[in-house]
Amino acid sequence: MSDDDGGRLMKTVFNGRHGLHAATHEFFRGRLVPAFEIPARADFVLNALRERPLGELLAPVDHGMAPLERVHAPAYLRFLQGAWDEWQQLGGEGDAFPAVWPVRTLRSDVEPRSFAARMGLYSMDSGTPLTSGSWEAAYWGAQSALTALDQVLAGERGAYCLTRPPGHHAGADFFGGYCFVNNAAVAAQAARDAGLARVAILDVDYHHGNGTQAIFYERADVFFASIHGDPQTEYPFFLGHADEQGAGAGLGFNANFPLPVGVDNERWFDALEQALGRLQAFDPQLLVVSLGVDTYGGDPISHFKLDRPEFARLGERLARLGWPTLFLQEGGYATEAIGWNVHAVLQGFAQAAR
Ligand code: Q9C
Ligand code: ZN
Repeated sequence: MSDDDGGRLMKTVFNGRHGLHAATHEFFRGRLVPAFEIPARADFVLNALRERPLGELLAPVDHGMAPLERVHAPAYLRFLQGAWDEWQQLGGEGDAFPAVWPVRTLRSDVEPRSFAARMGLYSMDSGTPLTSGSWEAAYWGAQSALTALDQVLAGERGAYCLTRPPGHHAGADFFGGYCFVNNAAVAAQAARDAGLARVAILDVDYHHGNGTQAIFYERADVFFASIHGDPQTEYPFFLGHADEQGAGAGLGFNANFPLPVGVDNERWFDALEQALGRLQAFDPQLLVVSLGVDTYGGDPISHFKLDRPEFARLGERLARLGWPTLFLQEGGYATEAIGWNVHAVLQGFAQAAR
């Protein structure tokens, strides 16, 4: 073991059931294209962590449904749990996609009996295939996040949850953006329930974490900050603007840093400093990082230009804050590069934290 491995202080909780969510295709510009959010993503990260270990690899411990129900509507979770069987009973072939949504003027307060209608009621886009194992993979992903949180609550300086599907687009009662269960929200709420007074979430995925923002938008105990592609042109399009600052008791506890497509890396790090300044003023007892590495220059669906050295710099910078830190895997679709990109962040953190 080399001396620059970070001292083995970054444990990873690995969701071994992630591969049960395996979409073959997704809709893109009117046709089905090979899915971007695929099992190989996690395999590449696991391989990097096995080749140059940063700490122990742990299996998730089952915390049950209660922590998920703290942020998601029970009816939504029940729907997800049974969706594949319903789809099969309808004779659905291949993965399930929604096709109709209760947009403005339509009612979303009545849950229809139709499965097609409930697919729309509980989703935000048609880009998120629901497959036979989606629920099981997502459930164990949340359990993995909770298990990684346990490590940090027990005194670890940092921990990493390696899971997929990702979570930050999932709202209290809808899936979308490849996400079903919002792991960051589940973990942040569990940390609050464990007695931490103030939890910060920093979302560095290329896409705005609309689900996480919405879940905590009216709360002053969980600060959400996000750096992402400008929703004027980038998914999720309908949230993530700079003027979204929280509401009610949560006013002042939400901060968005939308950046234009192709932005240079120094501007990305300027935005990071601004976001961290806000979080420092908040003085959190835990930092949850929604770690998407689709900010990578080679990402096939995103348009920032971070590379290996920038990912290491991000990890180092976060370590210098001195806060207990929980990293949760979100996006990153340059499949063969994702392993070492994530490794760079975690190793940067581990080296600077020790
Ligand atoms: N075919 C996350 O990174 N659609 N979600 C893109 C490309 C949605 C990304 C279209 C992208 C969602 C967690
Ligand atoms: Zn993303």
